[in-house]
Amino acid sequence: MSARVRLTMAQAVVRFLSQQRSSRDGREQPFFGGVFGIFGHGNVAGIGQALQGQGETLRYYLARNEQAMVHTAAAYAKMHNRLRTLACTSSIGPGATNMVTGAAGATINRLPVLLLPGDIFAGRGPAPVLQQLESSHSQDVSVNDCFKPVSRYWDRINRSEQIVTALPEAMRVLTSPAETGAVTLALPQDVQAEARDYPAALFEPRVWTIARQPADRDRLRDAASLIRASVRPMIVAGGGVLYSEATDVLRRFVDATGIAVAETQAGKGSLPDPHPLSLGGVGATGTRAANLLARDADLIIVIGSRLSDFTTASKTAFQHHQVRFVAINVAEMDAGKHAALPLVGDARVILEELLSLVSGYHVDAEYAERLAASQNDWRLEVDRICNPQSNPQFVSQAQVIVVLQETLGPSDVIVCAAGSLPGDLHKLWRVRDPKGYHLEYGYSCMGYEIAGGLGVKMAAPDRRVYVLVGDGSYLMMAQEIVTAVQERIAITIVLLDNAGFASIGGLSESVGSGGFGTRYRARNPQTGELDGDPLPVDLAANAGSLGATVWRANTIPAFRDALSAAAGHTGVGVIVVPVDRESRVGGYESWWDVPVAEVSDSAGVRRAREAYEQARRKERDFL
Ligand SMILES: Cc1ncc(C[n+]2csc(CCOP(=O)(O)OP(=O)(O)O)c2C)c(N)n1
Ligand SMILES: [Mg+2]
Repeated sequence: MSARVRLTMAQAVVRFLSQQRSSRDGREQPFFGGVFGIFGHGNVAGIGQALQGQGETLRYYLARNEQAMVHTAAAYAKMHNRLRTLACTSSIGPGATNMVTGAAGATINRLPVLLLPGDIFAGRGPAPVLQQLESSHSQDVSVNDCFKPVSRYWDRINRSEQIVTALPEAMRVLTSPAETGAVTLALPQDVQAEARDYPAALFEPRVWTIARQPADRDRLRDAASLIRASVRPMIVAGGGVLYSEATDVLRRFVDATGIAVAETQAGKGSLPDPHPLSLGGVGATGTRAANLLARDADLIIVIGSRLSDFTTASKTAFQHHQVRFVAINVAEMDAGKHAALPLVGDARVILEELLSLVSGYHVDAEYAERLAASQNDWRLEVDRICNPQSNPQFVSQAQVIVVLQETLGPSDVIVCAAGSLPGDLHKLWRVRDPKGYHLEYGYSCMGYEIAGGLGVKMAAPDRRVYVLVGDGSYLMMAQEIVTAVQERIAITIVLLDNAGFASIGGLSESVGSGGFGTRYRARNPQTGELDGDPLPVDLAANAGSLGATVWRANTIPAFRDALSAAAGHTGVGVIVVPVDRESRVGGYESWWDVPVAEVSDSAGVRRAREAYEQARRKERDFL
């Protein structure tokens, strides 16, 4: 009989995880950088017991909120180009369901995270247990069923031997560039503690090779013909360029062909700045230079993008009557969007192949001239937006961004997720390093920022990490500052306080609703609305109370001083900058489909509806 090891199921899971490695291009690393967790009765005696004393092989990190720890894991995975991640353990019930939002975020962003929620007793004996959701139709239901639609692999380990087949499946999905996302293994609390004789081979070191899949030859040839026939081509670079580490070949491809590159939020940094063919962000939050070229382009080469509505300006971005798409993507579903000619496989390998197939092709002189002119126009516009004289009374968000751009080093990382910052950064930030711009904009989940910053810094301890966060997001999830303090993880948080939601406030105004419900104001006894006094909230004091070192910066010079003080600080630093809610960066030749009420007593809403119907006519089907 083959060798066996007697372990509890939880001990076996932990031992297995500690032995998993990933490898790409001959570089190998442990797949799991540790386990984040919050213990409760659903995991303390199982996974909790198994993690104790494992600091050398699989370190345990105590988080403050289960949603946050999934964001941390996703950010860690993103920073590692999906070659590594963290596992997350929770109790049953609320600890588990707190992870659902994080799971959705990871899956939508195609980032591997392993979730190990505790589950109700498989043996059912003491049911209903504390925090159990009961059903009168089935006893085979628990809150962990909520993970099914947000996980790429989901399993419930009702018998301890099931992990022998479930764990390799979990790893297959986590390390699959096309399938990756949240993987959930729900672990009933009684089964976690149950012992059995596991095959020793389960715990041998395993290396998961991340394949670089080439594309189909016929389709490559057709793609090359489309490129050769195009007059106004453009590249839309998404996160896949970065995950595949295809930035070098992308640069060689555009240098050879003269085709300009616009970037999605996830793809920003694909063609690092400065480069004459870089157009910056594209779509709803894109630059005028990128959006004008997109409007008239006859061929869009999409690389590693899901083509979300922000990228396509809700399918209004591409207006050439015969526009065609070539899509390079490791996921078949994404490669087929917009009726693209699908090149399914790894971005780096496919770009190498395409490069030789289009050799000799170059865009014409008119294209190059037009490009230079639109880039010049955009530079002037950026100067205008960022000019500190434009509104001297208040600090604007754009000014803060400009100062950060001037101050930060090329390898420093900015982290952001929701609010008005992502749009402004997408337009204004010049990324000098492929991993310097970390935006979670697939789920745009308020609360990701600080938790994500933690994951980024854990993945790249040698880089300085700057978390940019609005007051709304901060109030939703600031508590991971405590986790960063606990782990001595140095991050700088730049907290932009505009007393509410500038982003959704602006959107509300644009749909005729005047910013209703988006200001942090006290209930006004006269009007009965939230338009009373400013709230006596002191976010700086709040951050300080969590263990951060805090700077208050009410002016741009004070912000500069705070940044230089923070750069020399070795703990968690928070710089609080009050910013003007009303000085927004506008949109450029773009649109975002947010339906406006079709009937209303308000003239403003009716006007907004008319404009909406007009704009929607530009939406296209690509069949
Ligand atoms: C968890 C979550 N809830 C709600 C939203 C919708 N939403 C998007 S931006 C935003 C306001 C963000 O406020 P803040 O962080 O202060 O940024 P600002 O808009 O002021 O720049 C809201 C509520 C979201 N993206 N995520
Ligand atoms: Mg705000």
